[in-house]
Amino acid sequence: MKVAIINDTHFGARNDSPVFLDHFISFFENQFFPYLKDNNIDTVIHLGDFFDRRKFINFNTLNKTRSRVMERFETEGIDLHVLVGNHDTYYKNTNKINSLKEIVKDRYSKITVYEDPQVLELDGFCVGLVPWINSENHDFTMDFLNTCKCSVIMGHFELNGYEVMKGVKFDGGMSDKCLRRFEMVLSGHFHGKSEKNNVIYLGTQYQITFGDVHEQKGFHVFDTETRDLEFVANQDQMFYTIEYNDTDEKSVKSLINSVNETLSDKYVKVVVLNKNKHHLFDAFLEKLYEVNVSDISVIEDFNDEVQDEEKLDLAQDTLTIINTELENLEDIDLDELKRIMRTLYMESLSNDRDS
Ligand SMILES: [Mn+2]
Repeated sequence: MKVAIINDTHFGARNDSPVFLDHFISFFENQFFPYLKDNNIDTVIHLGDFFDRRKFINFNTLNKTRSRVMERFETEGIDLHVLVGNHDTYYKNTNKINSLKEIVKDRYSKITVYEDPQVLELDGFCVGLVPWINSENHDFTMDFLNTCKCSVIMGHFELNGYEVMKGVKFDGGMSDKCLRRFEMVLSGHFHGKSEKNNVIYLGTQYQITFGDVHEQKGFHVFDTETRDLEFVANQDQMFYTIEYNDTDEKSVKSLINSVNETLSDKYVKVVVLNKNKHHLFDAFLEKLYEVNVSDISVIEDFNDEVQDEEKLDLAQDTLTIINTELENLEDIDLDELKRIMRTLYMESLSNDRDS
């Protein structure tokens, strides 16, 4: 049988932003649920971080998520197995108090919440489900992983040495040694898709931060018979970078003409390479406002003295820019400095790790 796998949906992300919530829900309504119907898939496993906020819930977020996503599982007759992720738990040392249980309990017949490791039987195929590991369930989870007879594990793991974001390896967390004996391990938690040894971090289904701008997002379908893992690309994206250069009038006019509804309710970063004809630039911005872009940030470099090779590629994400700059420095302990910058950057994103 085929099972769809999702993870890190983070409903309520970015301070319960309504624009992002609509973006997330539109993925479910326009892509995910129709796909399940077209492909006769009636089982979904969610690998944790269903909601974004650990301590409380915004009622608008709850209302929309419940009525348009959670209840849809009921009406479509689709089983949802959801693991508790670190963002779903109130305390850091136990999974016992979690948003999912509070919201789902006795309300939905098709949604099952897992706060402890458990084996799930799917048509004779067994999967070991492993929710967020904390000090309370650590020993039990290790016993589970040492004795579990399933060949596939799905969980919400924080693994040392795996990519926390593109090009950045997580320093800390647990060793992957206890997972080595399995044929395949699928995990949520880190938001970029990456693969190492037998572990695959699936990545989020949609773009949540600007760092995702160049990432193809999507969800996965696992076949319990062939053990194939199929990637289904998300057709939509949230973040765009557009380079503006009016050296050639013709090309800037065609750029302006190309702005359309695709950018409605999206985040757009305009990187100005050359701006000499202000009326054209104004017309370009005007067109972006006209199609209701949700957020426009314009990045300009006013310093004409800067040599070409020193120019930053502002279309890149922050951490890549920091790393590139550091690599150009001499006589420093590069790894140590990168580690400090990475820690600083991640602290700045959130006081509770942004995964
Ligand atoms: Mn997460």
